[in-house]
Amino acid sequence: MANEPSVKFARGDRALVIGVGRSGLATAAVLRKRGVSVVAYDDKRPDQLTVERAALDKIDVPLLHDRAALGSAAADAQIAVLSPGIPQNNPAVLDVQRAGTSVISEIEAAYRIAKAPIIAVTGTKGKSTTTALIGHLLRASGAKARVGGNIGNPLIGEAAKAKADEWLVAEVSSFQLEGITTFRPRVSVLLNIMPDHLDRYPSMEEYAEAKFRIFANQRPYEEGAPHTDIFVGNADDPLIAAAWERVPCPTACFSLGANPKCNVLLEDDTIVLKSGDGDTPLARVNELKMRGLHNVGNAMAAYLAATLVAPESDETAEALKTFEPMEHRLETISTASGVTWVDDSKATNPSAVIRALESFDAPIILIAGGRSKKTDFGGMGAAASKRTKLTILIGESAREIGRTIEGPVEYVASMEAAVHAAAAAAGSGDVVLLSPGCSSFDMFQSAEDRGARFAAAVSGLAGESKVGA
Ligand code: UMA
Repeated sequence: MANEPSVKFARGDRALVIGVGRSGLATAAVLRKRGVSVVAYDDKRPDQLTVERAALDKIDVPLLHDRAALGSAAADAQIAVLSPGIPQNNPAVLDVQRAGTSVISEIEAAYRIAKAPIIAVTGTKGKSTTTALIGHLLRASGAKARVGGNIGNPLIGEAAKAKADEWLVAEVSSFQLEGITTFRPRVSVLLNIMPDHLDRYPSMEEYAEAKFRIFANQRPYEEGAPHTDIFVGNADDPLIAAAWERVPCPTACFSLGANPKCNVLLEDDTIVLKSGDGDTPLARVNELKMRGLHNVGNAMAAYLAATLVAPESDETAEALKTFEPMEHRLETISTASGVTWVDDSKATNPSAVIRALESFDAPIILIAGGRSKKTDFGGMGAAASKRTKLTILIGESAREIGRTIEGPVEYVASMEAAVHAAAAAAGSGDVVLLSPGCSSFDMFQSAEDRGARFAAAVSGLAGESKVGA
C-alpha cells in the first residue's frame, strides 16, 4: 500500500473500477486505452446494466456483481477507482479495502494521468457555473482550456485528451475529493460551504473537511520553482474564513462585502479588481447575463482563477459579460403572457433556494420539494414565507417543507400538476420558479430530467393557451 501513489495506470497495471455510471465507464475506457487490465463491479443486478455491460464487453472489461468474485478481483488488482456516488462505507468498498487494495476516486486517477495542469473548483453551490466560466475566460484570453468533472463529462476523459499546454478546469465534488491521495491542482477554488449531502456525511464538519481536501496537497511558494500553487477562496464564507490558516499555499480572495484584504470586491454595483497598480473596474452587476448576487461571487472567483494563470486583458473582463447562464440554473425558459418561468432545478439544497428567491424583485410562485438530503428546511421555509405568493410542493419531502412555510401552500403529485397550479395562480409580472431544494431521485432520473419535465410542462401550457402563445 505504501507504493500505491506509484500506480500511474501504465500498460500492464491492474485496476478495479467500482460503479459503472458515467464516471466508471469513462475510467474503464481510458485505462483500457492505456493498456491497463480492468475489472468492473457494480451493486446493481445484471439485468439493470445491459447497456453498461455491452459498452464494457467492447473494451474487454468483465463486469462483476457478486461480492465473492469482487473479493478475488480486488486481491488481484493494484488499485481500485471508485465512482463518486458510492460512499466509502459501501460494503463492496469495504471488501476491497479488506483485500488490501487502495481505493481512490476518479479525479485522483485523472490527476495521475494528466499532462495538463488543473484548476479545480469546489463549493456547495455555483461550482458548475464557475468552472464553465473559467473555461470561457481562459479561451477569451487566448489560452486553451478543457472543462470536465462533476459538471457532467468525467474528468478522466478530458485528462486523457488534454495536452501539456492546455488547462484542465475541473469541477470537483466533496464525494470526489474524499478519495484523493496526491491530487494537487495548480489553482484551487472554494466558493462556499452550506448544508448539503447530510444524508452522506454525519455532520457539517465532515462535509466541510471533504471540501478542504481541495487544497490539502498544494504546496507553499518556493523560490525558483517553475510555478506556484494558489488557493482562491470566498472571504465572506465563515467556514472557509475559519480554515484559511490551514491553506498551505499562497491565497487570493474575493468578497461581495468590503473586505479590504481581497483581490476582487463589489463596490456599489461594480466588480473591482484591486492590485498594486490601483483599482480596475471589471463589470457592472447588471452587465452579467447571470442573475443573482451569488453569481457575482462566482464571476469574481472565475476571474481571479483565470487571470492567475493566463494573461489578463480587456477581452477577459469583456468575456464576463458574454457568458450565458447554464441550463437548470436560474434559467429563464419562457416569458409568455408576462409570466417569467425559471428553471432552477439544480438548486438541490435549501441554501440554493434562498439565493434563488433573493434573485427576484417580482412576486414569486415557488415549485419545490423532492428527496431530502437530511438538511434543515427552516431557513428555506422562512424565505419562502417572506417572498412567495404561493408555494407548490411535490415529492417525498413536500409535507416536511410545507410545515416550515407560513402562507399559501399547495401539494401536488407531479411536475405537470405543479405547472398547472402555478399557471392558474400566476398573473402578469409574476415569476414561477422551480427551485426544489432537494434531490430529484424520488420522482425523476436526475436534476436535468426534472428541469426538462418542467420545461415540457410549461411549453405544453402554450398549447392549452394558459401562458399564451
Ligand atoms: N452504485 C453502486 N452502489 C452504490 C451507489 C451507486 O454500485 O451504493 C453504482 C450505480 O449502480 C451506478 C453507478 O454506481 O451504476 C453510478 O455512479 P455515480 O452515482 O457515481 O454516478 P455517475 O453516473 O458516475 O456520475 C458521477 C457523478 N455522480 C455523483 O456524484 C452522484 C456526477 O455528478 C458527475 O457529473 C459524473 O460522475 C461525471 O463526473 C452528479 C451529482 O449529482 C451531477 N453530483 C453531486 C452534486 O453535484 O451534488 C455530487
